[in-house]
Amino acid sequence: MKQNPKPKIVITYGTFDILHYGHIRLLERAKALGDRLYVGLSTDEFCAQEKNKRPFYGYDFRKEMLEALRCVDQVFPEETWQQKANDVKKYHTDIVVMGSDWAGSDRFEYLKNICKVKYLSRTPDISTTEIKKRLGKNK
Ligand code: C2G
Repeated sequence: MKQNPKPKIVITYGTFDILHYGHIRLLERAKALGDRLYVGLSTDEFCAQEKNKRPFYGYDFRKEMLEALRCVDQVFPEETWQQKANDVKKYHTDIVVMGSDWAGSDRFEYLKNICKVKYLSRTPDISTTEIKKRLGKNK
């Protein structure tokens, strides 16, 4: 009996706060590299403690928005920097994908021992920080 081939699993990580087209283009290109895209979404605590970020939207809202995207198959919490190797094994991951601002980072390079790691070009001229700044100016 022919076994169905294992779906190709892609994982990416991020805060995805105030979702914008830069995020969407990353997620769509990541999905195009496999059959399933799982997103490790930074929890509010991880953002505050490890990234010195206070997302505008809490974790549940950021998760809800990502899960509404056709290209996202599953969202799970990113709670520590160190969980990625376990995530790769737990989800039988083929490729970890990040934007080019993470290229060469120790946070990801070590994963090359257990899966492919791919950095995709970052979309220019858009960021959550920039959006907040520009909205703040329009008060
Ligand atoms: N991104 C992009 N183009 C932009 C903005 C973001 O391609 N104009 C990509 C980033 O490179 C990242 C993803 O979108 O791959 C999510 O961006 P952030 O939410 O800013 O992610 P970050 O805060 O960098 O968290 O463990 C890794 C961290 O969780 C990544």
